[in-house]
Amino acid sequence: MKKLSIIGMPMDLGQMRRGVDMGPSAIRYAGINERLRVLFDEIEDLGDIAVGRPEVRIDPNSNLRNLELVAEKNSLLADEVDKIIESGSFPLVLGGDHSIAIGTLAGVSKHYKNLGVIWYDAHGDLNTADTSPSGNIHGMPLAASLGLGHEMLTQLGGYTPKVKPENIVIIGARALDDGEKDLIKELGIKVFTMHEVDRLGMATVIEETVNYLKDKTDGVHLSLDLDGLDPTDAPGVGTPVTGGISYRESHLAMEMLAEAKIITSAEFVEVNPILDEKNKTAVAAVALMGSLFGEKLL
Ligand code: 6HN
Ligand code: MN
Ligand code: MN
Ligand code: MN
Repeated sequence: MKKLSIIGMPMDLGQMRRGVDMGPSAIRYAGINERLRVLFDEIEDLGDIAVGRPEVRIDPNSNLRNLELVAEKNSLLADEVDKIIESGSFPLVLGGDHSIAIGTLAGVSKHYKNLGVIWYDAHGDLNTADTSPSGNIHGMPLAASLGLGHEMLTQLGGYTPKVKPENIVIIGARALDDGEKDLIKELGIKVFTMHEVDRLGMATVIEETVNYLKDKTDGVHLSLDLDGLDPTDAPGVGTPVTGGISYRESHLAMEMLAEAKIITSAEFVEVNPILDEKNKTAVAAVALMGSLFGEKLL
């Protein structure tokens, strides 16, 4: 029995641009239910986590902007994701800015001894308050999940770390901050930057990713930031970076992950319909979900 549970996380507190809180609506409007229904025995949409949209922001000049709210709302998401996995269903989280990965991983990782994480993103999201150039928590979730940073983030769910450095693969990186580069080298994190994507091709990148993770992990979470794609294919994101992964390469990546049968949870984040062109980015997200869950062209 293959069951999918969709949960929306309309969070925009991890960065400065409004609109990414409407990501879950945009993705639903792009036809997620119709597209995925045929790929599962059962599919349920649990609606959105109650994030609210407080107009009064705490600590506007903080290097951990909206820390308390980001932590509080993420713990609601963690509980929901935990329940979904306990019910035997596949959790699919719709963002929301990428700070929501802190909550998703807090809910997912307690169910695995050696969770693998594929971070599909232009960025490393490996900053802490000490290295962040922006103070935006959406640039910190992978660090927090490794146990680095403020304890309100690292201790979410009551345990740390959620993932070990050797169980992470970053794909699509092309905008890494200095502190992130240092950390990647120090921890030996596996990264396929755009250089490797260009040089090896996506097929080899995914083959190597699967080989790297499959024997040492007991589950693999896919955290897909739509800004991993090139802005021509996914313009509706808050922090676009040119020279990204194409729509076709992304489909191939999702198809190969489907074939490998390693993905046990997923989130699609940073869709911002206010910045988008006719919901193109949400439509791309839904199409990629189709491939990830086994949709075939023929
Ligand atoms: N994302 N590295 C930059 C920062 O502010 O820390 C950008 C982070 C972007 C985060 O896209 O999820
Ligand atoms: Mn549990
Ligand atoms: Mn990201
Ligand atoms: Mn990003």
